[in-house]
Amino acid sequence: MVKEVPYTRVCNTKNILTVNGQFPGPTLYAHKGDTIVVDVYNRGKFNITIHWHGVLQTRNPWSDGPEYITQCAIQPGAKFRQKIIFTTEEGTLWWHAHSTWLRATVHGALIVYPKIGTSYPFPKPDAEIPIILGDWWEEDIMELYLNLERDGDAIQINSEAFLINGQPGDLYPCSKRETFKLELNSGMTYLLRIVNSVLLDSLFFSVANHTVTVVGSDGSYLKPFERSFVFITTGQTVDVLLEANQSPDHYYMAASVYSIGGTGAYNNSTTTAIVEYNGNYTPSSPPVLPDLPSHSDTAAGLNFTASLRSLADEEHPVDVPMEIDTHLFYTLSLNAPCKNRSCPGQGSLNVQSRGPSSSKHHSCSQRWVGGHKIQG
Ligand SMILES: [Cu+2]
Repeated sequence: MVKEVPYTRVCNTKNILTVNGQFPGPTLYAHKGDTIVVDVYNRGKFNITIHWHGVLQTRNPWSDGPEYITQCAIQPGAKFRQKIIFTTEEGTLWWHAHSTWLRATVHGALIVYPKIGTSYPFPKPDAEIPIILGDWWEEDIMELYLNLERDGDAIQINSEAFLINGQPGDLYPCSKRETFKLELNSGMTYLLRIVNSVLLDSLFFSVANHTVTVVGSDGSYLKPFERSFVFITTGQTVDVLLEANQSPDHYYMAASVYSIGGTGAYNNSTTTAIVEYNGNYTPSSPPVLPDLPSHSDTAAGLNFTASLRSLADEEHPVDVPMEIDTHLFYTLSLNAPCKNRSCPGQGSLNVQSRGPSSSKHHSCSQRWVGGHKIQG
């Protein structure tokens, strides 16, 4: 049920669009190969669609969510049944609104467990915790989007705070009491399923004094590797194993923005949650903060991303077709925002922009894919 409810963050209360009144939205659970059916009721004021980010939906694009690309928007007051067919996906994915910028508050984790009777390609963790990275906007998100469409002023805007599981953490004002807390038992291993649902930014994430073992990303397993931090782009998921192997204390987990080349105005604040070991001891106050890479550390981000390698073992094969029949040539670009003129800051593919402006010529009852023709 998509509906508006009031939420208070960073000393301010405003109405935000949610699913079932929750922010972040409910976590969906499935097993590899399942098919699930979701009925979406739109009780909000705007057209909306829900997208299952990272689910291949092979031959089933008609309830995958991209508004005006594979389906009509769900209008206020309407209901739409969406079928999600899982095939090879296994790990962490997420769902989000796929209309304008409504995904800023309409999103949640989508967890795909191994098929029943099979297990993870690593020792079964003692617990699993979704870590949903998001952000909080002072302005109304729809107004922001409409301003963007009018002015193309995309790079000048910043959210007010970043969030871990919906909470900014105690480095922001008015936020101490509700800071997200993760309790650890010494000796146990925790699977953190990290989702970056921040609207526009890539982030560095780390747990103070701990290294993590990266084991998955975007619904696939990886060859495991250890790091003191995670770099996660907007829309990406990263699964890590966190071992409770440090002295019992309170530690911050924290995330902050990576700004491309450190240019432009960016929000340099840090969102935190608290990792608390169970037991009798006097905790450090404040907790220890992790050393995150600097906001402009491109090398740290690239190095992390370049370390991602498919697990590609016998149980999780990666069948990349090695014989090529046709070469396709793609040009991707981001149309430069231009102030005070009408030019939506949109990406384009082969010099065709994609989005509401190019889809107006098509009736929404038509099923059509893409805005371009590719000649083989
Ligand atoms: Cu997406």
